[in-house]
Amino acid sequence: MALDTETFSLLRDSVQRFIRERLVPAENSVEELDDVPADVVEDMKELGLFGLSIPEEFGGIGLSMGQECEVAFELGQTALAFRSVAGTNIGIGSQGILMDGTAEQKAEYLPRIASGELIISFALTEPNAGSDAAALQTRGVRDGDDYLLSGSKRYITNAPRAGAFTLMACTDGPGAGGISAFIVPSHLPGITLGKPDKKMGQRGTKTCDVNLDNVRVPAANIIGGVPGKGFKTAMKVLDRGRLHVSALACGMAQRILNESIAYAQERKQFGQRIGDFQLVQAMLADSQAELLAGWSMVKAVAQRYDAKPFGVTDPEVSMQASCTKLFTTEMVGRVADRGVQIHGGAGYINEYKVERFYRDVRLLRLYEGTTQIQQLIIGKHLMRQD
Ligand code: COS
Repeated sequence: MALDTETFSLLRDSVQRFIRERLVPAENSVEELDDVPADVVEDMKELGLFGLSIPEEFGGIGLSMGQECEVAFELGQTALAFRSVAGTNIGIGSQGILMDGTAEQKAEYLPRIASGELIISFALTEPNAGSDAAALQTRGVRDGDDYLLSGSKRYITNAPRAGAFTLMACTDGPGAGGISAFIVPSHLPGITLGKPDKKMGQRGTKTCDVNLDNVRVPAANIIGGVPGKGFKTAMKVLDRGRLHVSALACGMAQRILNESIAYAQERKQFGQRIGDFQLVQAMLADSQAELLAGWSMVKAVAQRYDAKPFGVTDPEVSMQASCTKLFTTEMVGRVADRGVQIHGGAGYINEYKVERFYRDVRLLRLYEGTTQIQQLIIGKHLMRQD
């Protein structure tokens, strides 16, 4: 699946223009309001951003992973809250249905996800199951043609906006093999949302707990219709998500570098531009070199991801997606740190963009698998080799 080169190039131009003309000017209000303005969300829908990764037959744009990463790189160059509104529809919320869903599930949900009419969240994490994703305590008990779901999900991105969740629960005993992935409409009786989380950064993104108390969900809502396959679905979705997050990290590194260069060209000390000092240039150079390395990784691994059959795991590619997430999200942390350093005291002041971006990028090293989880995946893979 991919868009032809010419149409993709037009799409990328429109996204770049949209970011420049609509999103960057709205960054301050997102920070102040802690929300993305409704008219901006409508414009994002019109541009097709919610359906980037969904095939055209279901109303999406049908980008390849490589193309999705190019768009994520662009979206990474503005406040990450904007991308977050569409992020779960593009990635972790929708992809399980696309990879493993039945024909009926795809037809019922994907067109509304692609248009942005339905926001879908990914509900895996729990109070006692974060990195150890197989240790879920949310239970699904069979009752006739339904399951009764009970438990709590934590830090669920877009939960306050969601019309449905891709939600993992234990149905067939403990451990990875007992987990099923359900499509759970958010209006069902027994679902309540926790208070909005107060986060370090990424103001404007919405996360909260999702509590389930004997929520009656038809067995037909199990993704693929077969219980016990949900852990693998979640892992496949995360493999893909990790590449998307890596592209975002590179986009954000590019923006921070641009802000840092602009400041180094304008700010004068000791009678000259601070960017004419070699110690400042060294910081800019390190950021540029690391950004190029990270972005080269994203492009290379996305190409390998596209070369394998869709929805089928290639452990080598999964391992490389983890390498890419590990490197790029740590990289953007260093770039943001240098960005603040180049700005001096101004970099610690909220009205300068680098102060916010410094806080915003901290999350990239945590969600969709911490740096340490990526190390474990890579290490385990290497030790399996003959
Ligand atoms: N694709 C498909 N299947 C996969 C897979 C992948 N990428 N990774 C693992 N699996 C399969 C394994 O092959 C295994 O299947 P079998 O039992 O048939 O052999 C099963 O899933 C269990 O795998 P494993 O034993 O490796 O699971 P662990 O419990 O050891 O956990 C990690 C593996 C640590 C990788 C997993 O728990 C993880 O990714 N944790 C982080 C979760 C995360 O990113 N959370 C963020 C929340 S979303 S923002």
